[in-house]
Amino acid sequence: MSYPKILTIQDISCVGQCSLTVALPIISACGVETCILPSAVLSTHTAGFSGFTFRDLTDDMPAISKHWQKENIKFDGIYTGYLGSTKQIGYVIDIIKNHNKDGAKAIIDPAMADNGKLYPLFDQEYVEAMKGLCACADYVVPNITEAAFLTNMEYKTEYDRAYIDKMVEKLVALGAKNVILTGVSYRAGYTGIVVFENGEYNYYEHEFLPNSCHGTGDIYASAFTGALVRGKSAFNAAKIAADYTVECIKQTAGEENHWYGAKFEPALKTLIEML
Ligand code: PXL
Repeated sequence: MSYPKILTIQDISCVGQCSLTVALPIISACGVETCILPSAVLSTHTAGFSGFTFRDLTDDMPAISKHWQKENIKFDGIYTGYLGSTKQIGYVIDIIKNHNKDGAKAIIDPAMADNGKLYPLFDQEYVEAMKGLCACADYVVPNITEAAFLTNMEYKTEYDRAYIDKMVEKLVALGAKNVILTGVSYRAGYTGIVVFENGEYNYYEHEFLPNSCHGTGDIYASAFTGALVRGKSAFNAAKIAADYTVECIKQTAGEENHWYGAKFEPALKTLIEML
């Protein structure tokens, strides 16, 4: 039986249920060996905590990659999330080129913004560098805010199909082969995922839950990666990831002390059953 091994590159937020502390358990639960390359170590994530520590691991990356090259270590897929610096993005592009097996997919979550705003540590220079990383993507997995930054389009909370089509077209023009656009809502009470693959548009709509929690983008991209690497089609992987994320948000409803992330653990069983 084939036993896929992937690499995920994103930060370790020690507390906050996001990035590697989410990706590692979720992708492992999908039955996929998960290697990690931490982009930075933070005491907490940056959305809502103040005074967090931040250790950038950019300068460790070339030596790690060199060692892997000596050991001929290659992966059946690389999935990137929150990165540590603009300079690091260049190293990540090299790592995808040198360490992804022929035909293995690069899944890029340009985790840098939400609700119309960049995360605290990022600026326009970072956005420009992220466009270069998205050019290497087999699947780019942005939310609408990230897509707006990547395409220089206005961020809107109400829009029509023409706005989304333009966004997808511009993401493809950047070089991304396929687009998984999250949080696309065409009517009140519902939201969904646009899957643009091989030039074809598909949409999966699901209920919108008002208790939006932090870290759901990471939960979504991790579940999508796990399902895709397990051989699901992009549309099915996108659908499984959406259903799983909704379940995680439901688990967290009414939990005021748990504002910093979604309780993804109790729903892992549901994810495994969907695979
Ligand atoms: O969930 C995305 C994310 C990942 N890592 C860190 C973050 C955020 C979002 O704010 O701050 C450090």
